[in-house]
Amino acid sequence: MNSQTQTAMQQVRQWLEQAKHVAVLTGAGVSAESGVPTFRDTQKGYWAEFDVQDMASVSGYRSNPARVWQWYSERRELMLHVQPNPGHTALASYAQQHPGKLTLVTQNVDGLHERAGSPHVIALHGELMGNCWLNDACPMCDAQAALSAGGQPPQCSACGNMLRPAVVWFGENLPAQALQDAEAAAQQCDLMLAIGTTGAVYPAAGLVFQAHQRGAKIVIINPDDTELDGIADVCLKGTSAQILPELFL
Ligand code: BV8
Repeated sequence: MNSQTQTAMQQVRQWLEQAKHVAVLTGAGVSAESGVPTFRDTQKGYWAEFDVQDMASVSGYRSNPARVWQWYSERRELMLHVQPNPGHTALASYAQQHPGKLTLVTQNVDGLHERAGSPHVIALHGELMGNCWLNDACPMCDAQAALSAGGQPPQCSACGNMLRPAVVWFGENLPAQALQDAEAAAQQCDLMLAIGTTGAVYPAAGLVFQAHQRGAKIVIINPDDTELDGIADVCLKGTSAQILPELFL
């Protein structure tokens, strides 16, 4: 870590010490060092291979359910073989040692913050391992195990309803309570850390602007530039698994 980052890190440690309430927004980058591809990573990212609107939207699912179901099945399979990384663990330990001081809001659906022991994770975009019905359920939908055939998503044998991943797709509203809790944290915090996110997806990215407008210090932790850098007080250029254990010493 170069001296410039070290100096900036010292400043952020001071803000962390002085803060009454810290809000954290994480994105796919915090899971990268666990081996989970990010959306934007050009080499292996999902967004590089597919049009995300075709993969993470109701219209995309309806037009090609097998392909989208396969995409989520592969992501779920990967989750069985990865672990939280030191970045997840550092966040969880700090929250445990400072009850009520840190609110963790994540865009991620991989459940790694929860597995690392972070209490009260606010998951804005749902969770990868769960399913729900694509259409309103008929009386038979839940009565029997939905059947799947040939890579197609499981379907209700009575009405043909399909299961879908219990995540928030583009064009879908976020869970109201999660968004409300996240906005409250953004508006009350005196320090906001935006970690491992491009800051391109809303309303999640808007939380950082809300914190900024309320006068919170804004710290970006990312090896690359992001769409939030313009409102940052400090940008710590590095990976979350390197920076966070150092930051939360
Ligand atoms: C909604 C779940 C109301 C599914 C996801 C306002 C302005 C503009 C657009 C909109 C707006 N309001 C709404 C929209 C539309 C849309 C949107 O934001 N579009 C974008 C593309 C412009 N938003 C929505 O549709 C949202 N719904 O607003 O409802 C509504 C209703 C009807 C009509 C309109 C509005 C719903 C959005 C949620 C979509 N679901 N995920 C799934 O996972 O399959 S989004 C998904 O993509 C993620 O959850 C995440 O949010 C996003 C990816 O972003 P990042 O997490 O930032 O990850 P990314 O890969 O992009 O970048 C990785 C970063 O990590 C990089 O910066 C990289 O440098 C860094 N990094 C890499 N390695 C490391 C690292 N950092 C640290 N350490 C490392 N080792």
